[in-house]
Formats: sequence, C-alpha cells, structure tokens
Amino acid sequence: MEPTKRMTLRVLLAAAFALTAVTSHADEKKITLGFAQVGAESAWRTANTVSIKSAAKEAGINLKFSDAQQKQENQIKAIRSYIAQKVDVIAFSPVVESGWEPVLTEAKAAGIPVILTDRSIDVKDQSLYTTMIGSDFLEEGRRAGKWLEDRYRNDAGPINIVELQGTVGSAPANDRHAGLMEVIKNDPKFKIIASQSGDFTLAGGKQVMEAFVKTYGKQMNVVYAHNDDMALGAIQAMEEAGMKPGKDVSVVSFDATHGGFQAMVAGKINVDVECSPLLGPQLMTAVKDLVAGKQLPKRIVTNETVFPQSVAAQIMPQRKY
Ligand code: GZL
Repeated sequence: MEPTKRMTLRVLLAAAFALTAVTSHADEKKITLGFAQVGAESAWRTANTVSIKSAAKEAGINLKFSDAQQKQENQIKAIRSYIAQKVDVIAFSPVVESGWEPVLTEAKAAGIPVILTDRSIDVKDQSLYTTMIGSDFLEEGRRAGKWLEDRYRNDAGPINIVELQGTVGSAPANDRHAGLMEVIKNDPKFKIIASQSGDFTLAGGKQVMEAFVKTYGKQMNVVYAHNDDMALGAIQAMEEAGMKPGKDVSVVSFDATHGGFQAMVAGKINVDVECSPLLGPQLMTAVKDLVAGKQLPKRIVTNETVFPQSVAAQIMPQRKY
C-alpha cells in the first residue's frame, strides 16, 4: 500500500479510536450523591463536612449537600428531596438512632441505596441501609474507661465523675456512655455523680459545667466530656470558677480535634480519644463501588487511637483536623 494511503488509514483509525473513547467517557453518567449532614455543631462536624465536599470533588461525584441544624425533621426533609430528585445514592449521618424507618422505606421503594456515615441507626429492617462507615463509639468509651482505670489504679477513691453527654439519643452519646460503664461498673471507687447533655456544643458544655461547679465544686475528680467542644466549654466554666482543669480535675474528651490537642498541650485536657471525621474518601469509594454493582460490607470501621497529654505536643503538628 502506498505510504500516503497508509498514513491516511492510520489517521482514520486514530480518529475512530479517539471518538470511541470520548463517547464512552461521555456515556459514563456522572454519579449524583445526596448527603444530609447533621449540622455544624462542632469542630469535628466542620472537618467532616470539609472531608465529604473535597472528596466528592476529587472523585468527580456531583454532591447535593444539606445542613439539618441538628434537627431530625430537617434531615428527613432533605432525604425526601433527594428521593424526589432521583439521586443515585443517598448518604447521611443520623442525628439520632431512632425514627428513620418511614423515610428509609420510601428511599428503598424508590430504588435508591442509602449509606450511613459517622453515626448508626436502630432499625429492625437492616435492608434499609447498605453500609455504615464510621467509628466504634462503644470501643471509644472502653478506651476512655481503661485510661481512667490506669490513671487512678493506686487511688482508693471515691473517684467522682461528672459526665457531659452528647446529643440525647445519638449513637455517640449512647455508646460512649455504655463503653465507659462496661469498664467501671466492676470498680466501685468510680461513681458518676452527675450526667447531663451539652448537645456536643461548646456553649452547651460550658452551661452544664457552670451548674456542676455550683452543685459539686471540689467533689468532682473527673470530667467525662463526649466531645472536645463540650470539654473546652467546661474548661472555660471551671477556670472562671478558679479551678485548674487538667490538674484539680482530670478532663477526658473525645474527637482529638486541633482544639483538643491545644488544650492537652496547655495541660487542660488529660486524654483525648480519637474519632476521625475524615470519612469523605471512604464514602466516595463506597458510592462508586455501589453504583458499579459491587457488594459492600455492612460495616466499615474507621481506625482510631487514644492520645494522652504526654504525646500531644509532638503529634499535634502532624494532625489533619
Ligand atoms: C462522632 C460524631 C460526634 C462528634 C461530635 O462520630 O458524631 O458528633 O464526637 C460531633 O463532635 O458533634
């Protein structure tokens, strides 16, 4: 075959290949994910939202995002709107464990799979969601309990604990309490003398601690705060009352956010149990696998650890949130 004809054939073949590639790429429909976020109540939640939005962008997934201001009815409304918009996948962090059957049954009837992130739900019909990606809060509570056992192993007690609980009815609040109880229930020197919800906010933690300081004062040995924001609010209240948090009273917290690390470096939080908000990449991988028809495990647990005050200064520079 003459060289010019050979060249023409090569050019035609290359053009045909390029066209096929473009068509098949264009055919790959962009996935649309509807995400119903709890709110913006804490530094942990802010970091979680940043992780989800940046991971969606990175993955080329079209993200519809809503903030429920910590109200279940707003999350339900958002999920209903995603059903109406016929998104490919719905994901959300359930503000509380109960009350999800009706709206998740509607999603199932519409053929839209649901992924839980961060917090779990209490439903009989496990087919109402595909998988749950997030921390094991019960284990987090156990880790905090074991730290307390070790910290007070040579102390006869009583060791009086005041507890700042997270949002009433939420999985982290229920399980961080239950995990602690699993450890201390066999050791009578530990007593929870007061327990009240600060709703995972700094203001809530401060308000509850102001009341605890008035009622219990120097009787308090330990503050058990279900997240850093409430621990930081409690620290403000204790300092305003002339107390030295981290010294007169041990402060145990959860999340291991930057604010928590700063308080540990300042000697005001004694231990911070990590709870990673960086769930975005795992969520987007799960969404793509789901749309591609792959089987997902029912539970994807995030790996986490515990940071005692002694390592805070050295580790803080490496932290991502
Ligand atoms: C835990 C998450 C909790 C954090 C709080 O995974 O649901 O909610 O511990 C946040 O900081 O408000």
